[in-house]
Formats: sequence, structure tokens, C-alpha cells
Amino acid sequence: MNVRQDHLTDWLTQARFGMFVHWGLYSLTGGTWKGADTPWVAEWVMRKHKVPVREYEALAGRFNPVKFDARKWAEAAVDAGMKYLVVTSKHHDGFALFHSRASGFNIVDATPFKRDPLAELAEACRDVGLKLGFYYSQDQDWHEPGGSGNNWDFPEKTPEAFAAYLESKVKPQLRELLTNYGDVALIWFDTPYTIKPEQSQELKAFVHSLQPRCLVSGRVGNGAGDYGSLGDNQLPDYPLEGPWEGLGTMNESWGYKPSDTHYRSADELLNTLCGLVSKNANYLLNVGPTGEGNFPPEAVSRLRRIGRWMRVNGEAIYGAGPTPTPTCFRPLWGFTTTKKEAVYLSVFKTFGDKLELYGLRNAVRRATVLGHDGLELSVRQEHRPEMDYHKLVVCLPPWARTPYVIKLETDGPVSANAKSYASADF
Ligand code: JFZ
Repeated sequence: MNVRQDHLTDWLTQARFGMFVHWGLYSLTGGTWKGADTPWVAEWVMRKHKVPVREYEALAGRFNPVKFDARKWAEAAVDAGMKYLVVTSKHHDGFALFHSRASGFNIVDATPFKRDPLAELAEACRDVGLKLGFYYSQDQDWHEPGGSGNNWDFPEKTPEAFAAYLESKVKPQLRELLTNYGDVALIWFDTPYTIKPEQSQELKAFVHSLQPRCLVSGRVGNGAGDYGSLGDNQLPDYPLEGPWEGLGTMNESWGYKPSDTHYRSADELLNTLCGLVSKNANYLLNVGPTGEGNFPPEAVSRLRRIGRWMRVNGEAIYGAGPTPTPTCFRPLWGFTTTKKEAVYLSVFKTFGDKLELYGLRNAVRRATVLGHDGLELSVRQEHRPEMDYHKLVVCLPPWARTPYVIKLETDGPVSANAKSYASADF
């Protein structure tokens, strides 16, 4: 994939951490349909149970999330250290979470709620300084005969019907999203299962024609995106040619699913964040609010803990570059990120009172723990010129609680050996 690397993506690599929000009619069901569970992801409830369009539409009559408070969501994201928020404007079920003239199946016209959450979120994000992006399912639309995915109501799918659906729903709704809500940082397209290369290109051009600075996610399909999108909860082995974005859930489902109690701990989520940044990717971390409009308490507590950590250690994340060395330290202690003349070691576990880093060519001027700037750690460096072998040993502070970050200030721009090391060779 040929991702764009110019000034328009700078904010994205600067931001590094964002909030994903999956919210829609499916949130009301919690992933249960007539007493039956939806395996894995709750937002697929309609397709997993082959719910007829007319029956699914009836959910709208009950959607009245009076507890929704845009400002509270935006503040929760900011407090967690996130710099952008991406919300589902229309998921695969075809329901628009905004006032749309292009389809009556929208929150203002079809629900008792009658408010436009995206307008309220746009204002709240502007107020608190968050960038706002919209998830938009351009390929699957289970509400429309032309969209892909619903073959129980609409068994006859043709390329012509899909093209007509792009013209009659997708483009008009994108025009609304990119006209009525101020600056949109990105459109997060998804599941490009049937879309043709020229249609992906056309959608990208359409977005840029309305807002030239709006980025298009890799899942617009066919390599057309402005930036890359990893698979869900995936961590690449090697640094990527940026900009890329990883994404993940706190439990297993994107949409609200109370029966899904397999939550990762805040430390595991921080581990993923540091891991992704060390591979030059952002982290879009999901929250699935309830049908009433609240964040689940499990999400709130994790966001708070992450925020406390980010306020101390954000320097190792915001605008940080990937690991300078391909050697993987994850099984030993954690991840490496960089700034121009600094290397950050995010330490998630330790063995004994030392850690080792291989491949760094710079001399280290100073080693400290973020949040404890005054205290210098002692380091020892070894160099064998005949093999271009470099080893750095850092004495760990016994008082530090994982996860914490060690900052190494280097004697010049960070430089490292490009090959991977196995320490036992030396
Ligand atoms: C998609 C959606 O189907 C899902 O509901 C959610 O919105 C998620 C963020 O994206 O699911 C996918 C799409 C692509 C992959 C995995 C899940 N993938 O490429 O690994």
C-alpha cells in the first residue's frame, strides 16, 4: 500500500492515540437477538441472526439514549491522553447516527431521540481540542438492496445495484458529513469486500474534493487510502513505513456487549499502545457505549488509568518515531520508541535489576525515568567495532513500578544497527 507521507498526515503521527466509538441501534441489543447471543462482535447482530430489514428498523423506535453527553465522551478521551476521536456515522446496519436527507433511516428522523449526536460531538471535540473523524461503512450496508452483506432480504446482488447505492446513499451521506460538521480529520471506511479499485479511488477523490485535508483510511480498499490500517488488535513484527494505524477493543466486541467480560487490563492496553508506536503505528482504542449513551464502567476505569500514565509518559508516545533497531525486546522488558536525540524504553516487565538494549550506536549522555527527572540511572555501554556490536546495560531503579519509561538522551541523532541481535552470540 502506498500511504501518503506529507504534511497532511503530520497530525496523525503526532497524535499517536485516538478513541474509536462504536455506537448505533445494535448497542440497544447488547448483541442479543430474541434471547440468542451474537458470537464475538455485537454490532453484527443483524447479519448473524439474518434479521429482516423491517424488523431491525423497529429498533429505531426504541432508541432514545437520553444519557448521551457529547462533552463527557470528548473529555473522557482527552483525559485518557487521546488526540482524536472516530465515531461510527453509519455502520454495516445502514443506520445513520446523524441527520441525513439522503436516507430516512437516521437518528433524527427515525428515533424518539431526534437529536444529532454527531453535531453535538463535533462541537464538543472543537471545545476540548480533539480532532474528529467519522467511521463510514461504504461497502456493506445491510439496509439497502445495493449495499453488500444482506443476502437474506436481497439475494440478487449486482454490480449495477452496488454502483447505484454508491451514488444514491454513500456519496450524498459523505457530502452531508463533510459539509455540516466543520473540519473532519478523517473518514474511516471499512470492510472493502466488493468495492472495485476505481470506486475506491473515486470515493477518495470525492472526500478530498469536499475537504482536501480530510484523510481517507486504508479500508477504503484497493490500496487507495491515505494511511494504512492494520488488522484489528494486530501488532506488526517490524516498523512500518508510516503513517499507519492499529486498532483494538478493550474486551472482544466493538459494539456494547455486556456478556463479553474478557477485558484486557489497562496495562495490557498500554502495552499495545507502546508496541504499536514502536512499529510506527497509531492506536485507535475502542469504546462501545450502551444504548442509553453511557460508556461502560469497565471502559471508564481503564481510560482513567491510561490517562494517569499518559500524563507522566506521553513524551514517549506523542510524535515519537519507531524503534531504531529491529531487535524485539518484548519478551525481555518491552518496547523502544524514539525522538531525534532520545530513545524511550517502555518497561513492562523486568528480570533482575538490569535491562539490556542491543544495537544502539550512540553514546548515552543521561538515563532517567519519566516522572523522576532528577534521578539518573547508571548505564554501561559495550562496543565491539569488528562486529558492529553495541550493548547498553541499564541499572533499573528498584522503586519503579511497571509499566514505566526510561529516557536515554543520546549524544546526537539516534542511530542503530540495522540488524537484529541475539545476545547469547557474544
Ligand atoms: C470491521 C467491522 O466489521 C467491525 O464491525 C468493526 O467495525 C471493525 C472495526 O471493523 O471488522 C473487521 C474488518 C477487518 C478486519 C477485521 C475486522 N481485518 O482486516 O482484520
